[in-house]
Amino acid sequence: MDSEYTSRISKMSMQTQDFLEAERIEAAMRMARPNVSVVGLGGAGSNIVSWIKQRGLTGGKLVAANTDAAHLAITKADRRILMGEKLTHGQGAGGYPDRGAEAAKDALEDLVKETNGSNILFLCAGLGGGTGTGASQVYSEALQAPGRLVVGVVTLPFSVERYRYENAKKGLERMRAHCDTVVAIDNTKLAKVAGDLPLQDALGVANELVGQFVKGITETITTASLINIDYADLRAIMEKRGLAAIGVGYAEGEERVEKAVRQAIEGQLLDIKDISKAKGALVHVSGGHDITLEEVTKAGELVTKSLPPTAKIVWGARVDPTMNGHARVMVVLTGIESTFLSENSYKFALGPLKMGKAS
Ligand SMILES: Nc1nc2c(ncn2[C@@H]2O[C@H](COP(=O)(O)OP(=O)(O)OP(=O)(O)O)[C@@H](O)[C@H]2O)c(=O)[nH]1
Ligand SMILES: [Mg+2]
Repeated sequence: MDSEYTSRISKMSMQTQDFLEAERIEAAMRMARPNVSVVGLGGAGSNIVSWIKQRGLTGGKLVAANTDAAHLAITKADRRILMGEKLTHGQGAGGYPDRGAEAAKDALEDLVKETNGSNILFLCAGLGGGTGTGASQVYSEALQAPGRLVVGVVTLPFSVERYRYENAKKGLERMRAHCDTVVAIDNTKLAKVAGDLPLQDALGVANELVGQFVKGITETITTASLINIDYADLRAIMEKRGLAAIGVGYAEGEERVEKAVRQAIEGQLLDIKDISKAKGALVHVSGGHDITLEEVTKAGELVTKSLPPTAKIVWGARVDPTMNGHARVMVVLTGIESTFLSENSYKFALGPLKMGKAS
């Protein structure tokens, strides 16, 4: 009788242990599961969020915050927030980052609530205006949380907007100080790569590029891929890395991956002082069902060769059924220095943009 009792007790205790272990695993899994919030700030940020919303985002929440009520009304997002209504009366920050910052402080509580529980936060804005520039500075600091990776994704003004350079420069410097990584895209370089487009079309290209970047990273870590990039990989590349540049390559036919990698490295969309000093790289390849692991590995090797041996490199790949015969490669270089931030060194060598209406 005694021994039966002991054995029942010991069985119960094992079941309890099992139960507690299962709870522990479940809790760890919840913590490790990437939870992404994408916040678009100001006009450009909201347009980027609309671009992503229209294409759908698996595994992330889309929030748009603006001081401009009319623009917010046409923005597509999971949640829209009008910032600083008493201050700006829903009419925008008029190009003044201080006003944008004040409006952002007013809406901080809402933003904290909307991003609660996310361990990856993307802050998207076009730097140079009032709302996006001011709000991204405030939120990159105020929305930090333990275990959260804060990544800024910003565009820098076109050369025709020289009067906005000072705002953008200050904004970028402050964001760099607070974000883990700020991915900066120089609109002038982007427009050049896209083939000298009229301003309106160039803005569309910029939205698409930033949108694809955010959507690509989110989906690569939240859904199963050919080669996964997980949350820890992303942290290793982006945690406290300062400034980052991005390049995209697209090719088909023989050696498509090599060609696309070269394009992506050589066509970085921000002037980098010295590429050999990059501290990390994230390489992401997408291609049709015909893409092979060998090709993807080659892409990683090619990037490894271009960077110092100390640089940390992670790569991932995803099959996109619409891309048979093609390869698209995105290379993000982190921990870089840019000439954009060194005083008076930014050259307007790329020439002015053609101004015109979108076709
Ligand atoms: N990617 C992208 N960039 C844009 C777009 N519209 C403007 N920009 C760029 O972003 C900068 C800031 O513009 P907006 O986002 O309209 O400004 P804002 O943050 O709303 O600021 P205020 O209107 O002054 O309150 C501009 O100088 C452009 O370089 C857009 O639709 N997409
Ligand atoms: Mg605006």
